[in-house]
Amino acid sequence: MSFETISVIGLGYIGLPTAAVLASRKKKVIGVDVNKKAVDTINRGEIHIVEPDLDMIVHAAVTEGYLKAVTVPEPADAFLIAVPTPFKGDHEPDLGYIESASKAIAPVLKKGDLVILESTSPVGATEQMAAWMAEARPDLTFPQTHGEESDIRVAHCPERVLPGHVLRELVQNDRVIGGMTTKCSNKAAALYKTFVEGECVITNARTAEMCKLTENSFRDVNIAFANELSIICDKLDINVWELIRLANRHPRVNILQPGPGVGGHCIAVDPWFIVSKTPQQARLIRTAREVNDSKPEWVVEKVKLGVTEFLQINPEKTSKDVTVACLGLAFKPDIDDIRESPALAVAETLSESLSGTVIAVEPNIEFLPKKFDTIKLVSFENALLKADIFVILVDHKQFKYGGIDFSGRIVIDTRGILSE
Ligand code: SAJ
Repeated sequence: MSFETISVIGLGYIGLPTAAVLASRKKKVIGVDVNKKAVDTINRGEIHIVEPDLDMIVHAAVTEGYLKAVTVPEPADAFLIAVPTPFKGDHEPDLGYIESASKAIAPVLKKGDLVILESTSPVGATEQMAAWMAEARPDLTFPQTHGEESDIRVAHCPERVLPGHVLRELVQNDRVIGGMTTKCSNKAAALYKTFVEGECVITNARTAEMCKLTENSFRDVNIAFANELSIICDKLDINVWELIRLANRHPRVNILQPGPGVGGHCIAVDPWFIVSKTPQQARLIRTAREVNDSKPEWVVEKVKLGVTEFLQINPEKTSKDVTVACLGLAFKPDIDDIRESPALAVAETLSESLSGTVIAVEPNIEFLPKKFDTIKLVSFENALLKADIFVILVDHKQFKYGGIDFSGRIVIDTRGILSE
């Protein structure tokens, strides 16, 4: 099974690194994205997202001629769909991007092609994608009607890489391969084996879909436990980070870290795909989401208490004189991604509800989207000079706290950085 040309649909945080890694294995890769600006950037050998080392490998892939980006799909032997799967207002999954992507590639499909859905998806999405393609191409046969005899092979192979470590994890992690039939799985496994050093483990499409959702829900539930502990410890006047360090000395206890909440487009989203399919059964998974989603509000309340405390110590000042600095806005350290970011939610709510000034430090971002224009971005040094209250939200490597004297100012440390 050889793949001469591989197309990756969606050139974002997953699609672009996957396209670049395939190209680095000397495969001809056609990246497709509806965003013309991103396509132009990539064709110049540059990147439009922050991910360590990605710039180098995209640059090499484009200059050596193995990777090109286009806005309209072209024929290929395999298509990897890596488009977003957000949820709608009511936490129902929105498969709109998968629908558009599968309808966009349908005209260029030919007998023998492989289509892989990589986007994290609710159970049943791969079958739905195959149905959309079958509707668009009645001249071709698909696994849902023709099983092992189908013209087109379809599989779900969820991405599982950690932002910030994408290039390493893409190659080293085991890969779950969920074909709609065994031949679909085998063909998909052959493709991944061209660059995956981990094991390619074969299952069916529904189990692969649920596996990805399970991994992220497991993490969400465990972070919710840590976040709930932090709120309990605050009430009981116990340092939660010391507590967790001690409890984790038990050989079978491994508690994660509390923070300002859970962000990103994965862990804050995917558990809802389970809840929306099985609302009666997924009680713990739903509660974990609610616990994590409510953490930013709790942090905001702590900051407001901090403002009151600051004004008590400095009676000559009024609330209008108080400057609050939010340290970090991304959803986790050392990335530029602000999607579903609890840190940004805290900064936004503070800027709306406090009468003083809210400034923020986010070294990975130059400008914030317009709707956040009440939050002024400043340098770390500038924030240290100006602010009365510091809210430590993200542990970016650029933030060096050693030797800083916070006396006379208030620090709300949501990450336990100063407690170490
Ligand atoms: N967080 C905490 N405490 C912790 C760990 C994380 O508050 O102890 C917060 C982070 O600050 C962040 C959020 O959780 O706001 C999520 O961060 P993360 O590093 O746990 O995960 P993601 O969203 O960057 O990537 C996850 C990974 N899934 C798992 O580890 C099970 C990754 O492997 C997936 O590929 C990715 O989701 C995805 O794309 O689904």
